[in-house]
Amino acid sequence: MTTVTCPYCFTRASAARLPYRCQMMPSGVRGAPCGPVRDDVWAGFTGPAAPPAARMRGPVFNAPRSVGRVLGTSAGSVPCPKCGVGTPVRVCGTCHNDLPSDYCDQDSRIIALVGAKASGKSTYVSVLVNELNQRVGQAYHASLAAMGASTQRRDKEMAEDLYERLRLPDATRPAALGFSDPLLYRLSLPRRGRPGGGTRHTTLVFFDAAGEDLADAEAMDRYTRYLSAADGIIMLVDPLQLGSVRDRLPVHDGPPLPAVEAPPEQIAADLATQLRAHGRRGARGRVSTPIAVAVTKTDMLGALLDPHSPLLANAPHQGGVYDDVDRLAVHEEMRSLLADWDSGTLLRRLELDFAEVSLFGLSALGAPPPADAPADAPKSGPRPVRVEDPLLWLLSRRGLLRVRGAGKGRTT
Ligand SMILES: Nc1nc2c(ncn2[C@@H]2O[C@H](COP(=O)(O)OP(=O)(O)OP(=O)(O)O)[C@@H](O)[C@H]2O)c(=O)[nH]1
Ligand SMILES: [Mg+2]
Ligand SMILES: [Zn+2]
Ligand SMILES: [Zn+2]
Repeated sequence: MTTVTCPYCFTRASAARLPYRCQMMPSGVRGAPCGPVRDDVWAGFTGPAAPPAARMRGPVFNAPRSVGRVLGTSAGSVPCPKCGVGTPVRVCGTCHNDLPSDYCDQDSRIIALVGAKASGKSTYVSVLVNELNQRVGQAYHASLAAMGASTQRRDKEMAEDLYERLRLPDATRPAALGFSDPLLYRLSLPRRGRPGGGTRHTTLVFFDAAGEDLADAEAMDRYTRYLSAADGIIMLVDPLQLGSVRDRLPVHDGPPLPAVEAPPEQIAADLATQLRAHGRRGARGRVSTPIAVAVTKTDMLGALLDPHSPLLANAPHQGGVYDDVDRLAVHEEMRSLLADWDSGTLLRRLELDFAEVSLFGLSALGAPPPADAPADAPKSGPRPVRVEDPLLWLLSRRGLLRVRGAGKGRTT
């Protein structure tokens, strides 16, 4: 029996039991077609941001039990008990959000993205999606497709802004101003890492919240449900938030340094507290969810990095195999940099709180925004470095990628 985690409210439910929504097709077979009814469940979840007209939606109904059992998943459509017209649209029983058409058919992996305000989350997601579709997708014979109209629309807008108009994303709206939709993608990878052996589809759910939501208890509630449903966490750390990095940067002509937010070790500790309280407590009280901690904006660190630093070039991805030796080199490099920058406070906190931690360093833009236009991407467009590493590590942890391990160059 397939279990589905709603990407909006993160409730888990059996795919066979998910309700349907009538599409109100005018070609009603039993006389009058259905009209819209007020969906208070959906409106209650979406909050005051939902305009009254949007609350009027196709009626939601449960399929007769026998139908659910026969169909198993979302395949096929089920007739509406009122108008008799079949509908394939499944909705979450708890929040009444419509699920994209093939969401219920495949395994989903929820990847939570966290980071202080302006740590680079929105820029990162846009660039990551683009890289997975191009360079990285090519190396792994993978493809990534946006699922559902809302992700497709947002992807298109983000790509036009960043890659055509060279505009950086605006600050993300905090949850208090209305709920932002999760980003849903279908990642297709060759089974056993090789083309020709069939394809495995995995749903990836990203949720790009506003940085301030992490600091707000009420907003944190939805965030927490998302975090506790996550199969892996990517935490972005802005190096420009670390006092000693700020002091050591050469007087540069880039945009002004960002305002100082909650320190990353505080965010990590709060995150762990929330996750433990929601059943993610593993051995020795450490959180069992793997966490990839990535220092962003590495393009700003030029002067602080060795010219041979592994942080300066992308991972090889040779033969569509994830190179764990390369990951360890990056982890060690980041460990020694952090030891120097913050006496290792962040890593110590992480190792106390999480059972599985790996450090990464990335730059979504590859260069600082131009000094005279801080809201723009560099003139040459984004030239990302190592943006894919945290996600690939989390996928490899789940057995979705072939891995070249540290033990005698083994590939599994
Ligand atoms: N140098 C450099 N700056 C970056 C990079 N990515 C983002 N920035 C800067 O960081 C700022 C914030 O980036 P966002 O992606 O909006 O950050 P966010 O975490 O989504 O911020 P909130 O939505 O407010 O929480 C951008 O406007 C850029 O100035 C990068 O790769 N390199
Ligand atoms: Mg943002
Ligand atoms: Zn839901
Ligand atoms: Zn109907």
